Amino acid sequence: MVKLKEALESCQEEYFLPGNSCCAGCGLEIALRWAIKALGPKIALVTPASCLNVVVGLWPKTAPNFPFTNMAFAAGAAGATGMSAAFKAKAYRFPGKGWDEITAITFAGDGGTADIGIQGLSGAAERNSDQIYVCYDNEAYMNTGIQRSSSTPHGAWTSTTTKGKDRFKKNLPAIMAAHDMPYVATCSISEPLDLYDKFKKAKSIKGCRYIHIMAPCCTGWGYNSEDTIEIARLAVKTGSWILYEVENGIMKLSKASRPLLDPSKRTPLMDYLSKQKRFANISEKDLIELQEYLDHTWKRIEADLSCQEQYPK
Ligand SMILES: Cc1ncc(C[n+]2csc(CCOP(=O)(O)OP(=O)(O)O)c2C)c(N)n1
Ligand SMILES: [Mg+2]
Repeated sequence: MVKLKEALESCQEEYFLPGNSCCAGCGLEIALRWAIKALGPKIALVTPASCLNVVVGLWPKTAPNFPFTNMAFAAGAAGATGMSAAFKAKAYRFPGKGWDEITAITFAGDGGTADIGIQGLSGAAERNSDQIYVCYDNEAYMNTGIQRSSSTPHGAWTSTTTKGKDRFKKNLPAIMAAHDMPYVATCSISEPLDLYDKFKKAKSIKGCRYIHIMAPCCTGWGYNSEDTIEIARLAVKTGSWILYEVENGIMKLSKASRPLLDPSKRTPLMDYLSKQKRFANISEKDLIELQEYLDHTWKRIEADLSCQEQYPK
């Protein structure tokens, strides 16, 4: 993994500027800032309707100092597919002008990815469209008033699940990995160097790449804005958010999550939940179900890893 000093030295440049209209302690802002530090300025960003869409789009507080396009809610992956094709056509027509160095990247919320954008995303993945698709996951439709998404966890309060969500979080990275795409990774803003490395790697690969970042939202989850990183860290330490990569079908747990294959190494789930108002009224039944779901998810990962060993590609 890259060292902090090295990462900071190689990315002094800021591409996502301060003074924007993010809430204080916004997880999305940290995710995008580090991702673009790794990718560098030769990118074209596509942002479907979301908090990010508002942050990048409101003059005079436009935050990015690189090209970006606001896109319809469902059309993130389709927009980046078109952009990537246009860059290739330009590179063919005007060789040596650097058009082939530009990466098309979508940065979309969990609603824009797991719900309304999944059709275009699945199509792009199946065609192996040359782009990086990023989902920043704040586990609800935050921009429009904290409505539940398919990425909201079981038992969580949202303005449309006032008694706690009955369904479980959709496992979108697993769905994307099932497309057999060149690169799938999960990240957390509490592990910036891991995130940095994964974006660097994604940049070096051609084809459709998918990165899913856990990006807590103090407004929607109900915690103090200065605790964003701690909350993200607890998501990882409790095993609620698992960090891994799937490269050409081969899964590898990342450093922070690897020890958690041993259940005794996981921080108790309550340490994470009790810090967030969205779980303040979680029922005992939901709590038990959430814990069982988490244990089951880890058992499945363990089984997948051992299957990989038994039947190498
Ligand atoms: C077709 C369509 N339906 C609904 C909306 C309204 N809308 C804008 S942003 C948004 C929520 C986006 O949620 P998510 O993708 O999770 O991003 P977040 O706001 O959480 O950052 C919704 C419902 C829209 N712009 N277009
Ligand atoms: Mg969201």
